Amino acid sequence: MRITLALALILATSIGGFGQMDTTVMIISKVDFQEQYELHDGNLIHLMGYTQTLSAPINIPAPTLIFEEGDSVNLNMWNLSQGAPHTIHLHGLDVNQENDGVPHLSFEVVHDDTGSYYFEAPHPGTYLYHCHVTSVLHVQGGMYGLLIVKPKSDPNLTWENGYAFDSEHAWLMSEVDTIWHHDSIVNHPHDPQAMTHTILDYQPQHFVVNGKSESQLSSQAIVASVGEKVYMRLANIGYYGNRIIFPAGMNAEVIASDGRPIPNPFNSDTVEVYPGERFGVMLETNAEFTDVIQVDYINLNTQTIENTQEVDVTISGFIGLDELENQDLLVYPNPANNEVQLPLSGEWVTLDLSGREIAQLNSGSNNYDVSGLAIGTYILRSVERPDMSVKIMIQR
Ligand SMILES: [Cu+2]
Repeated sequence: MRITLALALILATSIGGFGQMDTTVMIISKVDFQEQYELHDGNLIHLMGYTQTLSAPINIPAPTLIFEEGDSVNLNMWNLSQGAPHTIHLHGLDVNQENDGVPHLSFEVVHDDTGSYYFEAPHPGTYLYHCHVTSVLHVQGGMYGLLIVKPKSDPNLTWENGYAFDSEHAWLMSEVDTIWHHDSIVNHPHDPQAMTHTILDYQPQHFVVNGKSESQLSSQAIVASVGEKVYMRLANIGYYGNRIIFPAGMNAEVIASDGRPIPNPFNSDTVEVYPGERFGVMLETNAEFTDVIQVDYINLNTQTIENTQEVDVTISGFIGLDELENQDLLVYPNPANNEVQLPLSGEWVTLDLSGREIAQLNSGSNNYDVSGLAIGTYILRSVERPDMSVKIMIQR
């Protein structure tokens, strides 16, 4: 399949008919000839992966692709890997066979060639994309990423008329066996047409969340405020099972599975995600704490936990009382009666002292009408600057 290079280089977005977007995304498949991807212990490995620009380094996972429901998407791939052919398999998406990236049913793209996948972004949800050529090797090489479909109306909704959230995190779990990265994947080019491939036993030394492990996981830490709704998209593209254990105080509720709403959402601090699966979990915390989210990696042959990673969670209340003392000048008057001046214009969320959301205040200036608030003490948190909270008293 040969398409002119010019087509592959189109990286443009234009408005189609009926409010739907025609979106064109460019994916380049590449391979590292120099070891460049750094693991937590400082070791560097080769990757075979997808990037969106020529100059971008290959990363695991590959860039997350985000579309809106109903978008007409052209996913163009340019193979610059100098070796094996590649595809893009859209895992979990309802696409037709021709665009599914399974080599024998669809098409594969050889070195220096281009190919184009077309689909209409289906149900809002969390999906995966990965290469389907000699998948065991190419996926381990790094040819995988998340694909997220958002509802048209609001990016902070799980789906149309679904759950609203204040922030979201997507975690793609996998493993790295450095031996494969030094031997099988890059140094010994394999014949993708062969029916069998001799590869070493898979014995990963690195168990990763978004390509990070151990101390590197500080980059994935979750920081939220009391009362904030945090949506977690969990996905597994490794060969181990994952058991994710949330602190009890996060009130984890499983609401989506494999790109669909769960008919009967349920509360569970523990969520198991097997290879290829995705889950949507809503978290809401009503107290301040610091803790960790635990990620177990289960060897599916032995059913034993082979590794555990921990990701920090910090749920901050509003700012400490000491700091609040110094904020008298930011809120005037305080105590307030019917009107108050705040340090920022825009939207403020009004919370009671246990972190429950009472109301939203909105103003184009710094003056806010608080006549609707009952007598009492409240915390106001700026929507634009969630780190900025002030305490106000209402007296009449
Ligand atoms: Cu591939």
